[in-house]
Amino acid sequence: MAPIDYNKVKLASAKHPKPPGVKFTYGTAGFRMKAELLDSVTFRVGILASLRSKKLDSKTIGVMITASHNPEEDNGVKLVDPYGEMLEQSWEEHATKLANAESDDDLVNVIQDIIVNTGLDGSNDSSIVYARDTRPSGPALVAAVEDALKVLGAKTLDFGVKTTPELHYVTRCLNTTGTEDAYGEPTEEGYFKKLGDAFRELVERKPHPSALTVDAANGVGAPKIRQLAEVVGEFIDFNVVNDDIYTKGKLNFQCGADFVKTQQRAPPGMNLVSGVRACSFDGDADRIVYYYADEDGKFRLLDGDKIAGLAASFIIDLVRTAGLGDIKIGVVQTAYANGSSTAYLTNVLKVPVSCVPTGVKHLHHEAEKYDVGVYFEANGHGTVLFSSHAINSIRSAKGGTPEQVEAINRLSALTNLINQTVGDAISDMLFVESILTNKQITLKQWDQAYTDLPNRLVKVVVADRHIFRTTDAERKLVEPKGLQDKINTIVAPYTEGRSFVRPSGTEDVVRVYAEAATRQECDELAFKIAGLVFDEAGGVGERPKEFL
Ligand code: NG1
Ligand code: ZN
Repeated sequence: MAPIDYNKVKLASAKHPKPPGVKFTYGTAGFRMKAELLDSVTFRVGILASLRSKKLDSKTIGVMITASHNPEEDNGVKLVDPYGEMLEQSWEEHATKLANAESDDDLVNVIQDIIVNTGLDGSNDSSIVYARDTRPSGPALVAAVEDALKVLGAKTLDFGVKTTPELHYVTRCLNTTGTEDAYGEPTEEGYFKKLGDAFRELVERKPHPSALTVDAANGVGAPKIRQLAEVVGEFIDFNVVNDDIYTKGKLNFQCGADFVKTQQRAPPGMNLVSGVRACSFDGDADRIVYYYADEDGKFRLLDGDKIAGLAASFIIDLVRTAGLGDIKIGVVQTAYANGSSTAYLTNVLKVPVSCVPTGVKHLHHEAEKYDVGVYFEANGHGTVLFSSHAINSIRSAKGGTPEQVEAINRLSALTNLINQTVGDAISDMLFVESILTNKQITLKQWDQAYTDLPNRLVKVVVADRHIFRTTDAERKLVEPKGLQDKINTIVAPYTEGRSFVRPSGTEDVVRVYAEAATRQECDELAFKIAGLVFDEAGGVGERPKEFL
């Protein structure tokens, strides 16, 4: 216990000056931008982490340095709350204010304001765990965080180069060890052991699938899959590609989940012939998409929506077989979910579906409303949350028949296999593999649950994306006034047509999404809406082109 020494804070801050004129915003994924602009921001996020820990009775707060699927020259930093969730929303504003304090004196004023506003005790102890992905800019940014933590006397744990979900996992473990909510060993070995044991339980008596090609986006997932293979290698063979984490410029370049999802094709160089099973991680391994080539060699994507459908149908069957009918299952999606997936969940699985605004925190919170909440973004970020009611029901269930006992054991293993803190490519991959193994189905059979509507995502650069305001889980524009009516008029004649426009939370662009019954209609619709936005809302540069 020691009060904050503001003189020391100022001296340390002077070594991490804010670039003048830059405005920082703590967005859906923390601060994210060109790495060269982030030194002052990461220093100040170190301060924020310590304050957050002081506020929460010295619980451990996580700091992750990553820019996920974004280009290698970008980086970012975000905080993880004690149970592995994203930083509580009300603190995002404190983060933004800290990052934008123009001088060292202003910074001290903002710290003092936060202390007063949140009623925290500045002399409390604080505890922080931090990690980074493989970006070359990572070590210097970690050093900036460390400078802040040192000046505030925080207890620190350097977790090293890790996936984002590993950092979420360890944060929750550190805060629950020795309690009835204990989540696992707070180490990387503990993480792999937890996943490995659960996976073994789910698949050991079943015939193994063929090898899985994993595109690691030339990121942190590559070394981690190799570590995973040490614990699950007897059940599954991984063929890791795009695993070069040392050559500059390769991270996320023409590979990874975001490339595959947005380009709707395999990474160049991957030999995706019929019969190959493949998946892609993103740069910090919290997203995953699957794909294969059909008999004609045509690329087929199994995105986050398909994973949600597979997961929900498997869990629904297990819960039913186990006789645990009081466990209520729901699925959470965003407006980017393919219309066919929503129809499948609603009409075939007959499971409640909620639609929330983009951003993991929105999905996560909505999923917490169910006993078992499955949430996935179409881009492949997602997980399954089990409420304490669900976990207690599963753990205390005895089962009267061998089928019931088996279903209960599988559900119990799933609660350990699935990373319930955040979307996790490694955990989600094992989850998908265990379902496919249990059902003994191929990627093609999984794909047959429903057929995606052709869809298109377009970026439009405008002078000021902040003039766009949305409602109805971002499916409608409120501002600029009148624009939504024009969108409706354009969409109306298209069979199964749907389109919406929203400002990105992570890039300086407006996103236009369109889907329709045929590829031609979809592309035409996307082109028309993107052009409308460009013409009516301050488009900059080249007008969006037609898709040929
Ligand atoms: P923005 O830039 O707000 O669209 C993107 C993704 C989100 C989420 C965040 C955080 C799409 C369309 N948007 O957000 O789903 O993953 O990045 O990384 O995929
Ligand atoms: Zn990511």
